[in-house]
Amino acid sequence: MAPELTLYTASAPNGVKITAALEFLGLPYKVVTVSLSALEQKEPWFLEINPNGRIPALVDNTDGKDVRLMESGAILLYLADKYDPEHKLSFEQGSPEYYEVLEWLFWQVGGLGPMQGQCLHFLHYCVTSNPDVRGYGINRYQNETRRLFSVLETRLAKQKETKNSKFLVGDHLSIADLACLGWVLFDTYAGIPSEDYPLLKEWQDYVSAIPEVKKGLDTPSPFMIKEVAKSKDMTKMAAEAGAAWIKIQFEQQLKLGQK
Ligand SMILES: N[C@@H](CCC(=O)N[C@@H](CS)C(=O)NCC(=O)O)C(=O)O
Repeated sequence: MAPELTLYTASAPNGVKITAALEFLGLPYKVVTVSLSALEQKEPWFLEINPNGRIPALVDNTDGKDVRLMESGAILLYLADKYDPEHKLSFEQGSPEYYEVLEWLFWQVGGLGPMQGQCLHFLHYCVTSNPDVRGYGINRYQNETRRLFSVLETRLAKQKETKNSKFLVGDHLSIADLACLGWVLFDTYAGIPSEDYPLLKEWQDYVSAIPEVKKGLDTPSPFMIKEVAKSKDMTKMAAEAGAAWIKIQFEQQLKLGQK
């Protein structure tokens, strides 16, 4: 039976993990672009699919009844378990590599994503007028992101030394690499030069150039963060748009709190 997958997503670090995986597995899928700036992710129709109000979300109707999934880590595992019998992006269930993939997946969704997300917030989108608050936030979350990048650098060195592998787990690309990629590509935009992490730089260049991965990164729209990070004007525009969005979110949360 041909898969009937619908992905609700946007061009963002947690979304491109899934499009990259779908492309690499060669799965057909329909994309519904969710406008984060218009807060579509908080609308009732979307909350029916993902009660957490964030992208990505996946609906699988292959077996005739909707399976609805939120959380990028859970979606990647689902795709690997259900649609990767040849282990193109995964490892045999129960093998040491299977559990190593779980380690890096949990590490990414529980650590790298949230910490780097806060780093971007304080660096670019923070709307406080108190410079001390902003400075404290930048310092704390940039340092934590640097530490997490070092953890990846050390892992890649170990993989190279012990397995002659370019990847985070085992001897081939996996959902662990794809989970981390979307965030690591934001390195310069997060104010953390990739040159400080040579193996991580080599890894992100290599993985993001794999044609299927590149296609996934550019879905639903071109993934422009490297260009944005290089241009002061584009960075300013992205920061202004992000800050405006944060303000709207605050106002909305305030309204909800008053109900
Ligand atoms: N833990 C979630 C995080 C999802 C997430 O934060 N997505 C962001 C885009 S990268 C989002 O939808 N933000 C919109 C919002 O915060 O309203 C996952 O891994 O799926």
